[in-house]
Amino acid sequence: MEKRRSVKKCLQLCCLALALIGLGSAGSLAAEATVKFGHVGPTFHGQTKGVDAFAAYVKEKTEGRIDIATFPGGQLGGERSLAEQVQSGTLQMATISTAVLQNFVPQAAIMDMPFMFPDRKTLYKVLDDKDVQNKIFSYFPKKGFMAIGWTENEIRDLSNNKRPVHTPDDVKGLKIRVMNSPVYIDTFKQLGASPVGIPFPEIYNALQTGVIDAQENPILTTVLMNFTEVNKYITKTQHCVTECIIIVARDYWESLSADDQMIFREAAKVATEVNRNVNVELHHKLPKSGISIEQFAEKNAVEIVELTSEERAQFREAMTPVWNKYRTKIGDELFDYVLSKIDEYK
Ligand code: EAX
Repeated sequence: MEKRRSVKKCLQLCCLALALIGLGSAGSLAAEATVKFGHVGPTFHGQTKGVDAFAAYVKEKTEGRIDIATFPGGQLGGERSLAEQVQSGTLQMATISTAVLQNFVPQAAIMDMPFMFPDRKTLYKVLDDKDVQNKIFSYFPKKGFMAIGWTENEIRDLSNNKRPVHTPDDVKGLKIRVMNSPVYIDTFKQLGASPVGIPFPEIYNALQTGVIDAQENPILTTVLMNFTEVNKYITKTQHCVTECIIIVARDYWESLSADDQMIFREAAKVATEVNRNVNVELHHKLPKSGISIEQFAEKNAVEIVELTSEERAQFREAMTPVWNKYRTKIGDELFDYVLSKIDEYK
């Protein structure tokens, strides 16, 4: 038996070798076999670790047949560009915020309603609900993407170089970078700021050169990206969640066997889990220094503002016109469905 197997293996290898010679270049075959997975998460960030765990899982389960190269930090472009590359099939995989994906799949905006999710626990219960996933992901294939799971850049906060922000009034007049995302532009216009859509990899420069005064990202990302060198006020507004969806180019997805597709789906769950856990750890223990975010802020003269529940309510109240506008775009059914799920789990 053992012997037969090794003979078979030998034959397979010979065939492969012949095929390679036939193709003329082994290098080009190897390059074609390499799958690329891009995103904008910073090095050390949970999303980066999650995506790397995805690749490691797939490699292990396919015994090296599928080798995914990961590209964090916007190395393959900002999120909009990544989505275009996956849509056209030149890139096989990416994980991209729903904020940017809504330019391609408008229903994705449901995840970006400001002040909609009360806390992390409720958010995760909603996201992990199979029905919720099936429903939200069902809008993607028509647009050329397979959606197979979540990664995240946590819940967003606001940083700026002008003043401590406590109320919606304090946001007025700030030139703020937001994602290239309709709902974010509407949200900050509604607050009286001047939002401008800039790709993630360009934020630091825009802050440093004074093109903008402010940006909004989860406090951990703000610290990891060194935005605190140019923004000394951070408010824990926790205004929007940044859920990213792992998308696969449709042609590539369809070229995978059913077993491999299953492995990808399992890998997506691993990515979600690693992403969340690493982020929680990082809040207490930043890379290199090993200190907490609070200690870091103190050391670097960064003021962190926590909103009182009254102040948070003022923000939530101010967002009503944005919710109304997007309810029309997203449709009552999906909008109310997600609201009901939040209610169920909170
Ligand atoms: O994937 O661009 C941003 O500010 C986001 O936090 C990032 O794209 C998350």
